Amino acid sequence: MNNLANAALAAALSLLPLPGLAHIHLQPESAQAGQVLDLALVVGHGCAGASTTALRVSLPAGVTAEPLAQPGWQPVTGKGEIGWQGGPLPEHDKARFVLRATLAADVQPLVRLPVIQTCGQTEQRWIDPEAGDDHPAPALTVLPAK
Ligand SMILES: [Cu+2]
Repeated sequence: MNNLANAALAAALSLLPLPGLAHIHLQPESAQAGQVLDLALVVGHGCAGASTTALRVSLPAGVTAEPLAQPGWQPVTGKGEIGWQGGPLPEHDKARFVLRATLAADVQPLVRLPVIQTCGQTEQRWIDPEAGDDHPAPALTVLPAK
């Protein structure tokens, strides 16, 4: 593509509402109750000008999880919380942090995994309850077990 076409495409894309894409979200975004699955926490950017140095994920009722190995990062496990520390992940870089999650058979149909993103001395709290909020907690839709 030539530069003009690139510029036009970039301009068109910037007009699209893409809530959540640049934040922290989960892949996949849905799962089944009772399932064991690998969930990627997709980190779209650092905290306002600073590189990411740690991530902490709160585990709600009905969800247990362990952090999988991530090169350059130390997995951290605690009571009701998992995460990674290390990096740093440069502010504008995107990365996936994978956790192996086990969903209880009676887990809620919408599970939120609040994340605290630490960037050196600052932090960004991804804990808002609604998808349209400024800093929504990553969410997982849970379908009934087959
Ligand atoms: Cu964002």
